[in-house]
Amino acid sequence: AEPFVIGSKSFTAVAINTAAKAGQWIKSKMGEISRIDTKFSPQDLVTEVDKGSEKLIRNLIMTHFPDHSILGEEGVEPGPEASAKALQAMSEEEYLWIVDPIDGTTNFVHGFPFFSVSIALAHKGEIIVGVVYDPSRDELFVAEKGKGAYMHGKKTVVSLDGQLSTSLVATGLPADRNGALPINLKGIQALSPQVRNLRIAGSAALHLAYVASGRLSGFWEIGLNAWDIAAGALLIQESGGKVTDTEGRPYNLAVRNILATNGEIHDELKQELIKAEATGF
Ligand code: 2AM
Ligand code: CA
Ligand code: CA
Ligand code: CA
Repeated sequence: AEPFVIGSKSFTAVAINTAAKAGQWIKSKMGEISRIDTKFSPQDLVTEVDKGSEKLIRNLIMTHFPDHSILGEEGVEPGPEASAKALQAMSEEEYLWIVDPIDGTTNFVHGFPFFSVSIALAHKGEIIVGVVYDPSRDELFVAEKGKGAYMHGKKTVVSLDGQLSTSLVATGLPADRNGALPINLKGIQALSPQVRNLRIAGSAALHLAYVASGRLSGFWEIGLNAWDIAAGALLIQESGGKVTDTEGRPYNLAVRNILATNGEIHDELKQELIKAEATGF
């Protein structure tokens, strides 16, 4: 058991147990997918395991906290405004759980072991708990607002890299290739000669957890949703890093173009993206 779990009904304990259960179940379903559906583009995949994971997560959270609200990727109508609209509709809620039942569905479908379960809890719009679980490596990242971030009981700390030239930086190629991809390629083109190297591994939540734990020094992506970012953002803030939108405005739940770093390379990375006109739609 994690030392920072206080009781079986603490928010953090429920978030951890739920993410771990969902993650283990997902892992058990690898290679067993009978049907792959698409959402609003041919690259935008969803499986019965995404839906089953979200159902499992909803059931567990509702069992413990029946009066809380839940915003999950598979529970809202797909579309670019889905997250913002859902967040607005739920802004009145005191406690809102923000859930990505599988972050990295394409990887999951292909058996590429880089996907995660992301669960955050917001209190009146402020994220107070964030958990990202990687079932392939059995790595569980946890953050509590004001109390730090941990992986399996060990505090996570962002990297010390002070310049792009020594930094490993990640980004993502979204499934919606209409608006985001050209902008993203501009960013990749601009950053490619500046950084030590770039990674595009396919799970935004896990990339953020890697920035929190110092494995990456920065991450940016255009056109994400609250469920991709919320948990990872708290992990990074509680590990000493910095999270803004790609133009440097403070992170909040409605931010979709994300820039997350160790803090040291934040301005340099931001300036390169702005210079390349790669910061938004
Ligand atoms: P998903 O696997 O939960 O769908 C990959 O670059 C990242 O983009 C993943 O975190 C992936 O999350 C997310 N993503 C996938 N499809 C997307 C879409 N249509 N719009 C925005 N983000 C998407
Ligand atoms: Ca998806
Ligand atoms: Ca996602
Ligand atoms: Ca997902």
